Amino acid sequence: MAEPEQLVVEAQRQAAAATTLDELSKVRTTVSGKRSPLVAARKALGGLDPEARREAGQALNAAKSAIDEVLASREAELAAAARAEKLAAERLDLTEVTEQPANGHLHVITQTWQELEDVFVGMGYRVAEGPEIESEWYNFGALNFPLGHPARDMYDTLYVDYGEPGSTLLRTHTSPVQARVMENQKPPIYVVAPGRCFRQDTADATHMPVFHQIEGLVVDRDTTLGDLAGTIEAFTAAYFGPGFTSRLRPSYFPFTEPSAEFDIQRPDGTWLELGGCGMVHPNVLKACGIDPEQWQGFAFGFGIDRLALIRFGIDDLRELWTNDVRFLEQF
Ligand code: FA5
Repeated sequence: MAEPEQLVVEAQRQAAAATTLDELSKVRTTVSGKRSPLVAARKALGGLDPEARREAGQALNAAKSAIDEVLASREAELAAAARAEKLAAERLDLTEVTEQPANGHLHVITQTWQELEDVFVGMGYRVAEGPEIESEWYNFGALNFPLGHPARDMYDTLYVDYGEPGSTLLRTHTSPVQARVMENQKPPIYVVAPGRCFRQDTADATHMPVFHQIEGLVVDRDTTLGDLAGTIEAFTAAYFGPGFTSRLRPSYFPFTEPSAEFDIQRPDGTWLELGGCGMVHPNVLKACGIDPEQWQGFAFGFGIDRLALIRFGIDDLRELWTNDVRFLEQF
């Protein structure tokens, strides 16, 4: 017959080993159920003489109480653990998102486009737009490119098979918007026109067949070249911040006189041609119904994609079009 103390020790061992309430319920059957050594020991009491039976009976009762206590305390422990586990499993942590879902963002060119609009709107300009498929008249004719004039060859134009041959094209610059605005609006005019342009240019680090420009047009009384230079300077400071410098180089465009090219110096010291500008040619004002004796204007057109290169320190325009997310998500 097992010693009562041994029964208690064995019950303690098994209860401690039980890790769930189910396991503990089996332990209860083993250590205090009908077929347990405890119950067997009780049954065996009958064979003892009265004195020994009393003593052994008391010892077994004490053992029984001790075992019940062991089981009850282990049950409380396991029930508390089970409750805590359930709470943890059902807990929704709304403050800690461990895996951030990937958020998309605007493309570098769109960001640049919008920032440019903001800068010019801040300077009092309004935003205008025109069609990407344009007539020969607005892209060239109204802009003082005479028919057959070699200046038209400055642009490798993509013509659209529509109407008379050569009459419809993909605009090679945003300058046709100048003519459209002047036809429809009385001066004073202060507008910028961002948009997509197309040329048969071979893709390289600074050229793409599809690219973006932002056109600026001011028509007012007594507008001078000084106003143009000041505007470009103010724009450079507002957009790039200090540390960037710009320069104007004499150039030629049929629709401006005088004309200049506008370059900006990158932080590495190299210059990049950004656009053209000049005083609106009197022939252009006349073609659009504005009296050049009363009104003067200046215009400029910059490459938005090239602005983005400088602004974000990217060295190849083609990177903007490969749509490699690992590249784009840096900006
Ligand atoms: C023009 O397109 C004139 N319309 C600019 C202008 C406007 C002059 C108003 C005077 C008054 P140009 O061909 O230089 O000029 O192009 C202007 C800018 O567009 C270039 O400096 C460059 O930044 C950008 N650009 C031109 N071609 C491409 C191309 N293939 N890829 C990317 N950017 C280009």
